Amino acid sequence: MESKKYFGLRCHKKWYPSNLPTASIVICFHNEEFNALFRTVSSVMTLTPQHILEEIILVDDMSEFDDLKEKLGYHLEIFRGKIKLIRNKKREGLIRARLIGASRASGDVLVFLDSHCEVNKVWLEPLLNAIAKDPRMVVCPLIDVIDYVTLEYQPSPVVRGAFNWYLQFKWDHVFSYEMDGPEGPTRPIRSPAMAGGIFAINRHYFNEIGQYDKGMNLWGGENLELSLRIWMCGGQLFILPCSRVGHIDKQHVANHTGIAKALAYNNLRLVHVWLDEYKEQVFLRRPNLKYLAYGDISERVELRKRLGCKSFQWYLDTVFPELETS
Ligand code: UD2
Ligand code: MN
Repeated sequence: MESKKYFGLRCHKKWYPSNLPTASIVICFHNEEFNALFRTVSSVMTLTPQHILEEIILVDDMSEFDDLKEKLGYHLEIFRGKIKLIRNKKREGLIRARLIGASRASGDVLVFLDSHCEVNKVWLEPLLNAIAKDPRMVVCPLIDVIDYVTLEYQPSPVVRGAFNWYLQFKWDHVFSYEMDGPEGPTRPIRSPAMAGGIFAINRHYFNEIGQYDKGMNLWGGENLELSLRIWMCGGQLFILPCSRVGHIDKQHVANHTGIAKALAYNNLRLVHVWLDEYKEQVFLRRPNLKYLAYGDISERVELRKRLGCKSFQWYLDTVFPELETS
């Protein structure tokens, strides 16, 4: 798929310098379909210019599927030299698994991908170019939908990432004035939140702002925590419509009890670190959350102080006023 198809020649006409920063692509997986994982890796290998691709780091989060064992190692041989494969000795969950991958990276920029994606031509250049200009800029591609059953590739409209007081992530419409000007719908879109799976961030900046909350388990919540931290602590988060990545939407996870439990735990951690007096808005809608355990958050509270981050009120006023009235 070429971005050309979606926006006429507008994205195609954009020019990117040849001396872009290099990228380490970090992909963690747990019991992924072999073909989906392989499609992710091979699309990155074939559609990314070699000189900006430092490496692909795969982190196997304790998968049980047989074909992800020797067979995977064997098939990755054709990409030898560019691939690191790390096997976790226990299930860490996607948050700590990504941190394990990131700690082995040496590129200038970390690019996280889910293990069931397909990248396109000129997907990485817009992301790296934005970060080269501003290292505190965190950028996401526009995520296209690959149907779980038919694997049909469906381009998405331009959207931004948002959430509600239940802390559920959702896609939100983009105001038409955001698409005004000569760049039209190819203009970077300011986004209150990220979906979580696919984004690029300067590696040193990721470390500087405190990576992820290592105390979060399994799945969920890390995307909102990082989004709030980026905005409130001096960074910016944008979606770049000229960078397109397809993602297979499996509608499964949230029903699984282990995941639901981890999600509540992780959400509570972010509520207590970042929401200030607005945490009551969440508890009003989800009263049972109030009494659940959320572990020790002192390190994250300390981080917020050390970074001199702004208040949640500032975030509401400046970045996401639509949340207050929702
Ligand atoms: C979205 C994000 C996902 C993550 C999640 C919230 C996108 C496209 N996806 O849900 O990246 O931010 O929201 O946490 O924005 N995995 C492990 N270990 C685990 C569980 C999952 O390695 O214990 C891997 C999994 O194989 C996959 C990735 O983590 O590659 C994300 O999981 P998902 O695809 O189930 O999440 P998704 O897309 O529903
Ligand atoms: Mn996914």
